[in-house]
Amino acid sequence: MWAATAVAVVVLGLLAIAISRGIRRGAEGLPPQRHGNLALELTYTGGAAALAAVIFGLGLWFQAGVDDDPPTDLEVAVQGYQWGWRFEYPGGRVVASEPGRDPVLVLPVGQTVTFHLRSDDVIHSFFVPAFAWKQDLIPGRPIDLTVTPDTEGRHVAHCAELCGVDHARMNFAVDIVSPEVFDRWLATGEGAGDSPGPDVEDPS
Ligand SMILES: [Cu+2]
Repeated sequence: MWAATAVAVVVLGLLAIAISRGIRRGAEGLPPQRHGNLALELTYTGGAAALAAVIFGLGLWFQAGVDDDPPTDLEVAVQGYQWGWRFEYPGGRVVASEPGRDPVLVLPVGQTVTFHLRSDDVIHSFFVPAFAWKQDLIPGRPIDLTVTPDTEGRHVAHCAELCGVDHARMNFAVDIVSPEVFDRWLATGEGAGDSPGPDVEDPS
């Protein structure tokens, strides 16, 4: 806001000076006329083009890294299917939708987790609003998604792609817990991940 105000003051000030001088000179008849200034026009055209090229290059450079796979602490295989979710952890622990029970994806806070997402029937979409990311699961095209949860708590999550008659029931919850609680849960299945029941309510 303040930067824009400063720019506006400079631009509008110069404009006001130009207009008032033009009005004063106009009273004395037309000022000397000139055709143009090739050097000046080349300079500001080239300058603008260079600026655009730099911004474009920075964009390319940044986007090239967006989908890079960073080193990961935990890998979870995620399968979406009509109509539920299946989460498989290292060591074989599996959490999946059951009739009347939404599954809970339990994750350790502060650790980087990579989801290996796949679907074998139709397109689903893995959507945890708290992750600020939505990833489609396209049959035949497994894809990875890496996140590092930074806040403990429970989040709601959904399938975000209309995938059939029971699409609306493809809800799940995400429990972000301390690494100690997570390790105990992974070993015993206890201490986290209590199912919220058939419909996850947003606690907020
Ligand atoms: Cu779905």
